[in-house]
Amino acid sequence: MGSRCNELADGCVILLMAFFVWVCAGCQGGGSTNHPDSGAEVGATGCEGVDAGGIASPAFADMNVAASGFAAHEGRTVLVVTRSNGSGVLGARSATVTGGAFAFRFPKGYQRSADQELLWLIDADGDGLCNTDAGDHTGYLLVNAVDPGSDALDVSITDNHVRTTSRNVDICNPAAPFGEMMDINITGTGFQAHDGQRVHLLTRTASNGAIFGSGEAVVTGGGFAFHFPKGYVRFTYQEMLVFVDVDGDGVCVPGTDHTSYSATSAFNPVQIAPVDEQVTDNHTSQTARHADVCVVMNGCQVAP
Ligand SMILES: [Ca+2]
Ligand SMILES: [Ca+2]
Repeated sequence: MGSRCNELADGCVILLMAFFVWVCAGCQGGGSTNHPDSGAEVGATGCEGVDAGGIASPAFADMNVAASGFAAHEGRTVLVVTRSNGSGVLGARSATVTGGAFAFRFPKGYQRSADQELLWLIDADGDGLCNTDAGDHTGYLLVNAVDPGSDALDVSITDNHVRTTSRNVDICNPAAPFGEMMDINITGTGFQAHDGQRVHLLTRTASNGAIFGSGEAVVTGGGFAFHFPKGYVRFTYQEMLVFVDVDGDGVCVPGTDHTSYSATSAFNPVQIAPVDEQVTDNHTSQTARHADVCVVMNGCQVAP
């Protein structure tokens, strides 16, 4: 796949902010596109082996993140991004500080036996950029390479206010998207045959299937539109999976509901502005790596 920027290299800067939408497995109803903390993490359990590819020798393990010592930021939203040098961003989501703490899981969010970074941002002024002069707060942890075996990797973080990576790269640069996460607009066109029906969409990385945005909408005038704050990892071919719920049962039924699949173009955005992408009613039922679109849409995070 293409030109992913090495985020640790000089000149490939890193910043961020954000809101996340974790995939809402089997979510029925609710039409919003972005819910920070929309809890419903999809359990990988039960999905293993449902699709060919990589499962027999999993390259990725779940990562549990437990944060403490954040009392100074009570009630604030924290964007956490994790990435490896080899696979890029492997997870990103927001959490709300409650009782000085928060915790969540990155499904398949740790690249086994690799050094991996965790970086986080409290975007005090809400502009989506990292600027400590504006009161933003960052933190950083390098997870040293380990193989957790069949277990998840448990990682604890504290409000350490670190703002440079282990390679001394400033993670807080107001001129760059934090953690490489940019906003994305995804517009559907050519869906006239489905006017009035409900469409479900998610966008994810092919590396480990991490979902960076998901939502539902009603097809109107042959189209629909989603906006996912911090839902795109710049420079990457990012997958976009769609199904139109033709039978209206809230889940993707192969052969009945209409699926689509495409990927972003991995261009190099030169300015910090939402990336615009389109999806069409192309009736594709598998991803480029042969994951079944319905299987993924129904909540199974399938590793490539
Ligand atoms: Ca900011
Ligand atoms: Ca259906």
